[in-house]
Amino acid sequence: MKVIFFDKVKKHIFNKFHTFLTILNKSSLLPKRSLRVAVLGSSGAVGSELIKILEERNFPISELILLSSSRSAGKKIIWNHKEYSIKEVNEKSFENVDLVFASAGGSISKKWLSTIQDQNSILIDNSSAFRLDENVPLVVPEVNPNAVFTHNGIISNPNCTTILLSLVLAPLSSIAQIKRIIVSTYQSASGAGQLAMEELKLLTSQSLQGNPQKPKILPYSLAFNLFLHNSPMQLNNYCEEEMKMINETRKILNNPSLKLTATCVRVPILRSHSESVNIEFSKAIKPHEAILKLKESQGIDIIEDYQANRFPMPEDVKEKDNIAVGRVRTDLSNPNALELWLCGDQIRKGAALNAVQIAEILLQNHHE
Ligand code: 2RA
Repeated sequence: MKVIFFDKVKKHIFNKFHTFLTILNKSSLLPKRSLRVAVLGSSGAVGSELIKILEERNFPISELILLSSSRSAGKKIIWNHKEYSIKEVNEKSFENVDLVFASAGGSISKKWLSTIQDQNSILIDNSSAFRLDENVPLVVPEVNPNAVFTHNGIISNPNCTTILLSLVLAPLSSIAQIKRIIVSTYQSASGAGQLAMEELKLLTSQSLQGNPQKPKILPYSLAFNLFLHNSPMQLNNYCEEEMKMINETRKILNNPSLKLTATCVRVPILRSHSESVNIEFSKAIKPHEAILKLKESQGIDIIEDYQANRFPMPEDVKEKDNIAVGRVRTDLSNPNALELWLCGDQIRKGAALNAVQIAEILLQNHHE
């Protein structure tokens, strides 16, 4: 027992020291000038949102390089009042690029990784390809910002449902130790990409006309329907999305033995995910204490009106930076547990915004 405790303390001191040394190492930061930024997967739902956010937040860009597969190459995008043409990614696409945002899937990120690294560019990757690699930080800026400085060229953006969940777990874990989490998700079509959103609209309108066609993008029709998450089933009977929530949350909260179980469901919503979360603590926490903590945490709005039965809805958070939390109440079956409900725009905070916020941490020497 004692040995485990001292091992943990040693590991903690080592991690802190490593972070401190890396912060001192300026090469982990972006150069102090306007940057050449490439967006790989720029025509997708996350890529297009990311480009929008870079403009909104006035990210210091001298040249924006929009990249995609041959399928979307040639598409035009207006960015900062200028027309840009999406180019097909090739060996030369990353020449002298400082920063790459990738959201074109794991195999594409892996394919171009060495070309990106040959240019000493920093890759902020939205795929799951490197998320659990112990040499790659997995970052939610409101939760573990310093992890960014430990990067060796790649920083992973967590899965959308994990980002939304960790935003509430981190502040609540500072009130009392978390013993166990049970989460059920209600994930919108946009989590499966732009084409899944188009398919939901089409199949809904076909269903209303009494002529529903077979889905081509998602495995089943989402029109007036829902189904268990469409990611590959694992040998333990959890789907990949559920295992992402479990493993990524453990990594972000730096708690490898955190007890968490998840059931992920796809629902007929175009944009924004919701989650029903049950958190068991080592002692009872009053709902108002939890709400106070969440209110003062970054990235969270509280929507809670019991008289009006008004709590967060996907529409409340659509295209918003903050997630919304409400219905924080004591679990009647366990006095040490809280139940809560959250909604978050998973294209924005669950993906694109989180990636840009990570890049902004790397920019901090711009503001020195
Ligand atoms: C989803 N995992 O299926 C995606 C979003 N990143 O919703």
